Amino acid sequence: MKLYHNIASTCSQKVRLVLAEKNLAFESEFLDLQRGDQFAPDYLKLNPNAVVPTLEDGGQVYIESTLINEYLDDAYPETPMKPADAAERHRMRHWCKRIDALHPACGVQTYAIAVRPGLQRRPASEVQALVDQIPDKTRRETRRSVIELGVQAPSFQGALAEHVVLFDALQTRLNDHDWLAGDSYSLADAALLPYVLRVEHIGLGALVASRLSLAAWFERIQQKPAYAIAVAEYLPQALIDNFAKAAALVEQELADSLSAVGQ
Ligand SMILES: N[C@@H](CCC(=O)N[C@@H](CS)C(=O)NCC(=O)O)C(=O)O
Repeated sequence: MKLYHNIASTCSQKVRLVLAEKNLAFESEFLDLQRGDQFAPDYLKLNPNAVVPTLEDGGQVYIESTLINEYLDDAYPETPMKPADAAERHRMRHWCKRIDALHPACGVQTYAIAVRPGLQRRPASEVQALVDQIPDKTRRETRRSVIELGVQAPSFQGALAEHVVLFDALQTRLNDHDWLAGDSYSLADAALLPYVLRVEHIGLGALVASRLSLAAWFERIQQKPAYAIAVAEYLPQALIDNFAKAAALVEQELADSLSAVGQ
């Protein structure tokens, strides 16, 4: 099994969490997304969307993190991560779908707050050339605007509002359940973790701290051995510090934006 991934990417973390939970060994190929490794012609043959992760297994190529995780759970059913009950399985997939829908908003926030300062230190033409290669037009133009305008980009406030709506729904579920789908940890919990962690890393931790049941879930999931193996051990402290430093540069703007969405 070979995983093409990135140390900090949410979708990569989500797949690594499932690989770790199932104790599956894999060969690692890291892509540097700021260098543009995702646009290399050989990689585009595997993943025409120019994103990570991509999984190769048994001579087949799998893309789309949620579908990769479903594949892993089907192909390697030991330590199942889908509930047995059909209604709970639907609930699990419903959360996964909602989390997937949040992904672009997470990208907007991450780039506007945490990635932008590093990109601004590079020649504008180089950054432009990187953005120009994003195959999807909406994603490309949003990325361009966020790099140019940061937290003032038109998409930023909407991205925050999307987080509020989903985090409210999660809080309601977790008020009287430990896990998102059924009685135990599932693919839905693995899918969510990276997005909660990300808001913590980019100065938006208030979104979690103000929701006690979500915060308790976050604590709970970090106790799992798979969290250390798949997420924590990949993240260099320097990267976490850089994200925090970048968030500090826009601390007042973030406070104002949070307050505008009632946080
Ligand atoms: N729907 C895709 C989204 C994958 C995605 O957007 N990956 C990001 C990292 S989390 C990426 O590779 N971005 C590269 C880029 O923006 O150029 C999935 O779930 O696999």
